[in-house]
Amino acid sequence: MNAILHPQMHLHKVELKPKDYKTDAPSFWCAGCGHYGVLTGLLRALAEIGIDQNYLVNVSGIGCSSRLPYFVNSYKMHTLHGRAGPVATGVQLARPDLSVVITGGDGDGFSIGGGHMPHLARKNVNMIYILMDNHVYGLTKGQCSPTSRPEMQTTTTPYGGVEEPLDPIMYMLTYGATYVAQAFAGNVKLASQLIKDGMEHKGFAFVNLLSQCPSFNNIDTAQTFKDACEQLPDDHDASDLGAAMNAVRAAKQACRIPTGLIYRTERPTLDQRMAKLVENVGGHKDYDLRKIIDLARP
Ligand SMILES: Cc1ncc(C[n+]2csc(CCOP(=O)(O)OP(=O)(O)O)c2C)c(N)n1
Repeated sequence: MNAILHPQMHLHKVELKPKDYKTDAPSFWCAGCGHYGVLTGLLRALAEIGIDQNYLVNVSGIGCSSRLPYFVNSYKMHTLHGRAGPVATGVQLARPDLSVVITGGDGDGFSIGGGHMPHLARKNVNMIYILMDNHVYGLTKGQCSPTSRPEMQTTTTPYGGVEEPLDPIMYMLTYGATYVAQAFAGNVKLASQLIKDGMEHKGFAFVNLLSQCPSFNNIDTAQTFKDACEQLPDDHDASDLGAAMNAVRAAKQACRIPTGLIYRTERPTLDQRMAKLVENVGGHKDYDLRKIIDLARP
């Protein structure tokens, strides 16, 4: 397989089909699980970009969603619950030429991993975070998560919830993510488009995919998500943070879920800033962790 440099510079382009990016690992998810849509969307995006698997790393924590890397033909790290973010940051800084993709759930990302999320966004780590948001802990059989609606009765909230659910989109806009998008996982066309654009974006891209859990969330069915999702209007100005926040707030008031590209901006990424720092202090033109390690050797 001959790899040529992708115009994005950090990606290597090859000609492959979506199925070429899929491993033959046996299926693990329940029938009707929304995570299948996320996987299909990701595989399509990878083929459309033409990304070389040798330059692709799929990092995850723990959960049904965090098992997605099993099915992707790439390098992968199945880490600790909630710790995909810092591990992926290390991968990206050590090898800025690789394309880093995090896949994980709402529990993994916003409960146990919640402390890491603001820092991925504010640091503008050059990677994509695909959050598979099913509003419940699936793997551990149905505890409430930070995105659970209070109407849902779960094993840990048998009389319903008493907390306001977290809005992943507002959260990411607030903490400085430079690409923020959302779709229903069953809308594979939109999901794969947003994943592709997010992967080609230079900076921290956050894509929230509403993914039904037919086994442990009986209120957010595929139909409920489908009906609630509403594409942002064509004249939505995704370069305007205020407009993005207003659109999210308005949708929430109308009990709708805004979908599409919500916000996108450009600012230096963490690896670019590190490269500059290394150049300033160490005299290296190209940032390379191995050179720093060599420098530190006695
Ligand atoms: C330190 C630690 N605490 C708790 C767990 C148990 N645990 C495994 S997955 C999970 C939640 C998964 O939910 P989510 O991230 O929403 O993914 P889903 O399974 O719904 O796709 C929990 C609590 C664990 N593995 N490690």
